[in-house]
Amino acid sequence: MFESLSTKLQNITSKMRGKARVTDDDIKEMMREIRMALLEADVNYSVVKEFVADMTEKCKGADVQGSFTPGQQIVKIVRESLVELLGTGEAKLVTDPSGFTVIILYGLQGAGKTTTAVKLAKLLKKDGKKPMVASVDVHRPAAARQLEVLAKGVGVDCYIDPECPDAVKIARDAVDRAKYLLCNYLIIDTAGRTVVDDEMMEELKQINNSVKPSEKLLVVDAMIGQEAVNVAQSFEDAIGMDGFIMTKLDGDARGGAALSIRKLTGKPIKYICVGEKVDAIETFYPQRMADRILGMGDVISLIERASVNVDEEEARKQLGRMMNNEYDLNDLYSQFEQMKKMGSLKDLVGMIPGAAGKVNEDDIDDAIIDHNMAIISSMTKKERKNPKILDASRRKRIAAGAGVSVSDVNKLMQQYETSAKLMKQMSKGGLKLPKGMGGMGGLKGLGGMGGGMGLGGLGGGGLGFGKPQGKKKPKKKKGRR
Ligand SMILES: Nc1nc2c(ncn2[C@@H]2O[C@H](COP(=O)(O)OP(=O)(O)OP(=O)(O)O)[C@@H](O)[C@H]2O)c(=O)[nH]1
Ligand SMILES: [Mg+2]
Repeated sequence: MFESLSTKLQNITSKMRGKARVTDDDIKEMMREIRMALLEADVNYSVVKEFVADMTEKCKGADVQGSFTPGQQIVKIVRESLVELLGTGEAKLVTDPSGFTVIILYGLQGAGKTTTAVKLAKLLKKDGKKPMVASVDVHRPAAARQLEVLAKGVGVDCYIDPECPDAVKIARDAVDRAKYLLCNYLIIDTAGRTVVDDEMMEELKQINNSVKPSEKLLVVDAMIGQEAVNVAQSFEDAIGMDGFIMTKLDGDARGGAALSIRKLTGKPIKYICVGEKVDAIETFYPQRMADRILGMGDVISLIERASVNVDEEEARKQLGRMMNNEYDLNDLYSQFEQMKKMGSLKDLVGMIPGAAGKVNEDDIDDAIIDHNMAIISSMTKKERKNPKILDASRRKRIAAGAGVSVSDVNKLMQQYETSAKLMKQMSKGGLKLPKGMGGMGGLKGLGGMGGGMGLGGLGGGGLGFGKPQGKKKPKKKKGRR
């Protein structure tokens, strides 16, 4: 889904993330690339134009000067704009206060109405509701049977009347039947047409008048690309709708329609369907979709958490020291302090795209930070400033002082050296991430974070979060810093 657009936008944004300074030309260049990527993804031209203009304005107004990661700030704006484009918040399915909700699905032939009706019913059933599906397709008798078979497969009640030629009557009877069976949702599957025509609209209008659905949802096939926007507009003009369901987003559809439709009609996307199977339906979350498109995992939450909990002044000071190659164990110590403020390591690692699946949760031990801090506390001032002098006998003494094994001290030193090396590379402007961390593309641009949060140590052996080997409890840190 959105693969090609996603790859392009990720390339564009990761270039941006790495920038320590962002000029007007950088923004212009990025916007040009974003515009191309969106157009290629089949996003409607006028939507692209407005989107890019709006984003450019926001980037110019952004306080990139004062931010310690300007590139990241810009990427955040791109992401927020994308969320705005896709719609803010989750568009919940409306529930009628009476306790009985009628949902009607319409759309062109083959859009996926019948399949979606059953997917939706299954979703509601899973949620503890009692749904019923009904077919009012009087034009193609096989259509009603198709719904019946699918509904049976998921154990949902189904109402059909293949003999009856009156769609409005079937809809009314379905309501009665559903109420009789004490169902709380009725999903009406309607007949499709190859093109939007007046006769179909008239029939739908009459059904709507008769059963007064709480949710009128248009089912749109993402594969039809740009045309989806016109189809949506025709339905909106003729009978109105409360939202959309986009289907077939699993195919090689470029997905541009999904990005355009909300903006042009102002109606929310409520669900997306990503396959033929009955559970291939997802509630549509604009934020998640934007993150998927930008391949960001939960980096934004990570950044937000960092900006709330990390002392920016301290991070800035450290960044300066890193850039001057002055990074020592005192800096590492304060990074551990900052990390502790941000919460559990498990949570943090889970938010780093690419890291989540690669790190075994059992290997992450929050106590490691305390151990590491104890180790550094056991060092002399001179040792912390100049880690090079830490020979075997000093390490032995430190291990004993911190109540850990010498190998724990060695591990910490390895982590420090890896971080120091990363800082050095960063100060030269080019940072190649360790294999498998490619998804972190942002580390470079995360500058202050990479250091400020001690993520620099991520490159270290086994991510440096492994459990310490020392058996004894670490002593409380002494105020030697
Ligand atoms: N790959 C994929 N196929 C889908 C999806 N949704 C529906 N389909 C397939 O699209 C075809 C048409 O789906 P239907 O549910 O019959 O479409 P419809 O809108 O009811 O069609 P008519 O009743 O003829 O108007 C079927 O082969 C479905 O399996 C989806 O999200 N992904
Ligand atoms: Mg159908």
